[in-house]
Amino acid sequence: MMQSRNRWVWVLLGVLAVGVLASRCAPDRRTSRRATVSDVAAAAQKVYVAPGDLDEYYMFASGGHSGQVYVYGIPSMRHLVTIPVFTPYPATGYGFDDDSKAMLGSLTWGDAHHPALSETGGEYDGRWLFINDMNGRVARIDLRDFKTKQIFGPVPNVHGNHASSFVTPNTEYTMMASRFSIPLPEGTAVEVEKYATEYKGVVAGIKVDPKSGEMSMGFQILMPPFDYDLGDAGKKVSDGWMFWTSYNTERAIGKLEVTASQRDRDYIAAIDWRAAEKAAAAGQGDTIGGVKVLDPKKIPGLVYLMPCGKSPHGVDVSPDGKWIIGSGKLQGVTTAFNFEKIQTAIRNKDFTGEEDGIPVLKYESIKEAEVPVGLGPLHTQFGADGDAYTSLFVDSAIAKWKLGTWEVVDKVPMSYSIGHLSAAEGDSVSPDGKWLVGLNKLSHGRHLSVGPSQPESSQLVDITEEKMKLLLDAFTEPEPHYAQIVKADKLKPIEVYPKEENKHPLAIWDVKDAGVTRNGNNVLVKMVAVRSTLTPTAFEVRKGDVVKVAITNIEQTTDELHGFGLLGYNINVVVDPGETKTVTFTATKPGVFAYYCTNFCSALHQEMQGYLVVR
Ligand code: K7E
Ligand code: CUA
Repeated sequence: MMQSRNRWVWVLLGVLAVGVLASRCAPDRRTSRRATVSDVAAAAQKVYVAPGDLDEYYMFASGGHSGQVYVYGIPSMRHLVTIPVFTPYPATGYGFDDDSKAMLGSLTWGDAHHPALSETGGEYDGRWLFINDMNGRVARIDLRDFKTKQIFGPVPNVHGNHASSFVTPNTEYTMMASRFSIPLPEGTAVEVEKYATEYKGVVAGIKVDPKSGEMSMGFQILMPPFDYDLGDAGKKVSDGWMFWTSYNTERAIGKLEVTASQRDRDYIAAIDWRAAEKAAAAGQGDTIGGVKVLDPKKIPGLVYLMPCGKSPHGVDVSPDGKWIIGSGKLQGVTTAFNFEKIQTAIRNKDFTGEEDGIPVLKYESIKEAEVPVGLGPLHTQFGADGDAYTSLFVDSAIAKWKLGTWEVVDKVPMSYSIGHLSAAEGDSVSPDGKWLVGLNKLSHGRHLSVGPSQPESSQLVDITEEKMKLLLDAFTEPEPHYAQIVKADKLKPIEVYPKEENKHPLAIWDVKDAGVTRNGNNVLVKMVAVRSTLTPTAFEVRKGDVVKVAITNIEQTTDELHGFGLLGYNINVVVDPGETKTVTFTATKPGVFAYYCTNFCSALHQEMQGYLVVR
């Protein structure tokens, strides 16, 4: 039995390898699947946004290990802006001024996979965007000004925060989970051979303040040493539950591609987060790494394990909350689990065993259907009218199928190797249909050659009709994992910071107030930036002084940004209209150093300059 099972694994791995090789060897140049002229004209018309016209949707795409978020317009797929999150971004001065530098802390990179728009009643409410970082962090971007406002973490005990950030239907929590189990508390060294018993995973709920969006520690739950991969919050009927996929339930070490593929099934962990919230509020749990951690062995009813095809990746809850979609990523089918049946099985104690005291539900009792979507199902998004779309990594395609009847009705090939996919409001309680974007892992042969370090491709698909239609290719910085698409009119961004809202203690609004004050060897420079002068136009300090420059951009005009680039000191700040930013440095080098406005702001932008003299 074991033998044949292993052979099956190897066959699948072989299929995977052949698939990847084939796609590498056969770049799909335009010649191979040339569309007819009328197709091209029809597709072009659908995606064409005329000069001066606006896109219908925003797409917020994760930037993977670039640590950023990229914003696109849909359907044009035009890149509108980059929101720096976990990585310095000189274009906006992010990571250079005192506040953003402090927010980044000692980390200058992040690996961001899953953006999550804040929700009210399961609908995107246009307030915030959360995004995970593998370094145990979650960030909050305010969609009023598209700026990163908080980076929470690194959260203790959560090692490799991949299964994050997923918000609950009223943004009570943004969730996280450890991809890599480790001995706890962090800082404990235990040999890898003791992985199965001494290493632990953790899933966590980060509480979100409903008014301010401020994140704080909610609850943590101790989990068996599996790799927690992706998650989705229940909604409507399943509101109050959270689902996380896991792989390596074998608790294996070494070559996981082999050792963690022994069992036919891994698990989706189903967590009653309201019960966890209650237990945490009652002060239950043991302190690990300075945080209270709930142990499901001691608090029954918190966690159940749902067997799922081996090595599952995504788990996605249908818009009505009734179906939990998950699949082994080497399988040819995806499973729709029935939330009601899960609850019945829990009530009836319909268990087949346990893992570290956590009951394992019986697959046959909770499964509703196995949908033959195709090979390598990873993620599912939803359209209007019960349509579901599953990305197929191995088949390099998207399958369209129907919730309820479970029939596969269409497939469209992707170029190449699709990972996530994102539909318009496609994981809310009321998906729009219309647009679907395939976020592919490879792009070879689809763009002008740019050398070995190639972009990834994103492809826009029209899903308004029964048959899906590929419309457009676009390319992104590495690496688009997940993205979310929100109706543009749900966002109401400001374009200048209103003067009356600027409460910065060092803000000044008149060049008369600009100047230098000294306190011991601390020097404070209050600077005004306005077309086309940085006032003061020169200032002097002594070698060794700690210099703080507070720059207020007193403009109240859209798009009038000013920069403060200081040569020789690695300083580059950009100040938006109505904003005040500070930058602090020690004047270690004597001499004369020019500073200048970095953002082209007027005909006399080039004259917007001055000198720092260090004696
Ligand atoms: Cu690339 Cu969600 Cu990190 Cu799938 S993840 S593909
Ligand atoms: Cu201010 Cu250029």
